[in-house]
Amino acid sequence: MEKHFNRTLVTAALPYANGGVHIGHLAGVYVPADIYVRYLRLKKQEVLFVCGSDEHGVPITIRARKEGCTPQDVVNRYHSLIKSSFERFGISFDIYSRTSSDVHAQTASDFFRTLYDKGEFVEQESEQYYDEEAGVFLADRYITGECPHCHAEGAYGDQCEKCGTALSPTELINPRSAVSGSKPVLRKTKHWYLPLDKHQPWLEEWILKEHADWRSNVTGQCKSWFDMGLKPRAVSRDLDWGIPVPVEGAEGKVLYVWFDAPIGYISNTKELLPDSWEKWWKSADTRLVHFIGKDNIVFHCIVFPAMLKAEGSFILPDNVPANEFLNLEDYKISTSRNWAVWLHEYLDEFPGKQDVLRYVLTANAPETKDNNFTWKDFQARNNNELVAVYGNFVNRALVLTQKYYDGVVPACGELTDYDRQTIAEFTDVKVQVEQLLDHFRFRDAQKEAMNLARIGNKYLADSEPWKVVKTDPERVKTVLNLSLQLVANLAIAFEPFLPFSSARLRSMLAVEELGWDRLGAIDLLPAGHRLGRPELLFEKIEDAAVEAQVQKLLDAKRANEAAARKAAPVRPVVAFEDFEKLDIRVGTVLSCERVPKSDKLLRFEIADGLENRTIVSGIAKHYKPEELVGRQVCFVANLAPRKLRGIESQGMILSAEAPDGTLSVVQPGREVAPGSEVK
Ligand code: B3M
Ligand code: ZN
Repeated sequence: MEKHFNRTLVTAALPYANGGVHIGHLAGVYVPADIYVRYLRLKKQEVLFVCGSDEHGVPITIRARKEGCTPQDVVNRYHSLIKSSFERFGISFDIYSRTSSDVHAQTASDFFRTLYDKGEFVEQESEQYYDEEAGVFLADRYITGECPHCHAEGAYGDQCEKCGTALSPTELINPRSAVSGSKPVLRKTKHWYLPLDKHQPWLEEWILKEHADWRSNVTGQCKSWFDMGLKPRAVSRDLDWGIPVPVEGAEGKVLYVWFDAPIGYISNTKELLPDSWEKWWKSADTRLVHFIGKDNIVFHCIVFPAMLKAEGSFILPDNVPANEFLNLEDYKISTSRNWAVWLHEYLDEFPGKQDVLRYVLTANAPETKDNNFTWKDFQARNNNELVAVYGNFVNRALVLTQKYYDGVVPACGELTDYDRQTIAEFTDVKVQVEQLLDHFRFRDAQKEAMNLARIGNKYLADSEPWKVVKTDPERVKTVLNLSLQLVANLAIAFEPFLPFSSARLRSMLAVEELGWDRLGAIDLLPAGHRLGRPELLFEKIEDAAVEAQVQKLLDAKRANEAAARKAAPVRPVVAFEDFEKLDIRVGTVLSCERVPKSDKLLRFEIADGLENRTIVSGIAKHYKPEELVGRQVCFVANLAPRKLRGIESQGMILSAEAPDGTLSVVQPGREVAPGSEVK
């Protein structure tokens, strides 16, 4: 049976307050959630949009330790940054609060206590690594050591990144604390567990049967958790940052961050609506929708629902439209490697262009599979779609009306077949866009809106009012009237996606509000209505602007890698006589060409002051052959010859390797005679 809902509560994943927000977060969570909420508001539905910073967890404490400040200092800094960048970007939360608030501490603590009193937890003792020097229990990620499988150094307590094996900290050979570097010891500790195994039967029924309409990536992930069999999960930690476990004998223990964070949705609703929050969380006619990224699926589809069910008085989510990931220039976005586009930087560097980023992120939304953001595509979508289609159509319609009718909407005369056909093409757009938005298909919905602009652009181009005005001025009135109706339709259709542009467009049209229910109508602007001043809705983005962004990415990545990577350790000492055995010389490159079928090798003819020689060198990824001709290089002259790809290489050209792996040939500081010895 279809359920009947009277209101929708939309939540967006709470960002961790230990870094900024980047385009991956935006595309996966905040832009789609905002589109959805704006759409429901336009339809005059009762809706609430709740979010806030996630301010607990081990990474925040580690960061504070590194920076020599308190965890509260860290979260204060990032909370303000995140909150203000969301505001500037037009993410229209009804509340953006934080999990270090008093309301939240109280709410989460009460929630735990209710479950505890109802006997919904299992208490268990276990042995865990403890850092005696720092005086803290260690989270799995903060214990490193040798992998018991591949014997790589630096494996983490939960996983070896080298061979991918999942580990538990006690399996590590020679474990070390990442906090102090000391050797951790095992200590007994008690924790509370949510017995997910006990919840599995109803969860399976609820997700796989009752919510078979959820996105397949979501149900698929849940199914694989079920197949492995759910296990009890600890909901407390030994840590001094977080919400204290409200039970006697739990000193030094706090709620696990993934226990308190989703309760943040509840606390933030409570903070906003202290008197009526329960209607949003406890009435069966409220629909709860969680927008998240795919790495949060298990917490929102399994853990949090189990918590809510165990508590007993809350509704469960009706849908969890989780997205896949957005890559950046073909690589995974990474905060630690600084491979990201940060929202606060974008807002500073592209002022007034919020809608361009919103448009591009929705056009590339990772709804069903991972997707990719490139600056070239950003530029192309702006220039070829927003400027050339949407902006161009709007501008031509407005400017022509200004020119021929002094900015007053002309009356619509008799319709031609072509007019009727055009009208038919856009009057059912409302149904189409709604259907897509109702099913969280934001990418296709936005495409429909853009198609509307295409229809308008084509209509104007085909009707050629600038020519017809000389022969049939009455006809031009109809063409422009219809064009303007279409422009007004665009202001409505794009409102959830591009709110800043719709607001500007409405002011150019001199209308206050255009209701969503009017989408598809052809009498939005009455004849005789005076329009505002036409301006350009979008502007071209030049090559230099996007090239600078790509350069910035590369620079940041390099700097980061250089800082992260120390110089290689010095090799064992060699005797001077051994060094003297090496005959290093300077040569001049006579010719240089690629070795066929190899993307690494270059073949050199080198003038060496003797009979000249051929050397093959693996630097083809770092130089174009022609760049090197005529240059002087250093080479080992007495290395035993080796065959590479069938070519005998008589020596080795010396290169320096930068931290990012770039090779640069070593060159003498002044020009010297070929064959000169390097000593
Ligand atoms: N703080 C965000 C993340 O995993 C995490 C979400 C909490 S939602 C309750 O990036
Ligand atoms: Zn390994």
